[in-house]
Amino acid sequence: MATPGSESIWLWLGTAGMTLGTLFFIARGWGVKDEKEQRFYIITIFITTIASAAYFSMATGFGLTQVEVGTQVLDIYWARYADWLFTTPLLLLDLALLAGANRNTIYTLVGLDVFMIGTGLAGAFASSAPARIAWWAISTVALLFLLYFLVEALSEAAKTQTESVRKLTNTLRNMIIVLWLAYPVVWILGTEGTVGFLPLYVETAAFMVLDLTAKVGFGVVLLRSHSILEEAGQTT
Ligand code: RET
Repeated sequence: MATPGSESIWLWLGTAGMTLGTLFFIARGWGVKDEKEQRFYIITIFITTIASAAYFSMATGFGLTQVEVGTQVLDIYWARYADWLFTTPLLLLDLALLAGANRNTIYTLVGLDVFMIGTGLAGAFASSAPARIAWWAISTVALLFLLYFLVEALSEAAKTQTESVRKLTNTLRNMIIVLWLAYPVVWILGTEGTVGFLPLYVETAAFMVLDLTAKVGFGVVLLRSHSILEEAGQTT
């Protein structure tokens, strides 16, 4: 088993941040009685719980492996993909339920998302540099389709919602667009892209900040108002 290097500081910080986020959401959601509102708490608490386990696995070295690409040996944190495979669909579900999106919209978003993470994982394990870049490109195309669909379908769904729900939907959607687009950039510039423009230490810090903002930051914004969540649309 490979052992984490100096980047482990960021992985421990990520573990702590995700755990604190989880405890905060549990404490905040404790007295919530409204069923619709409870759904958002349940989903969001699972998101940070999964992430804190994933970060713990990376900090302790279990979530780390090595992949040979030509003469290079890359340290690959596979646990990221396990985390993202479950948590990114849950983030989309949070937002889709808020917007009152229908099932077809949810299935499309989740399908594209799972495809994006799956092809990203293939890229992380591919043993030739051109194959890694090809997988990255496929995954990035899926992300672009996903974001396009997010804007189209969610704006449509949110039209039937109250003003405050619509505003919150737009804020969270914009957070997703900005934050999620940064992931392929960090990946290709980081060690995974084999060019190593960003050393593992910097890459790990960047992913940690992105993950905390995209999960805990997203959750704080979503769960800020009890009344808005009670107004949120019911899916069919
Ligand atoms: C990968 C591989 C390269 C291409 C693309 C990727 C996209 C990853 C994304 C991850 C989002 C993660 C979130 C985590 C929250 O904590 C897999 C890096 C497009 C968008 C939001």
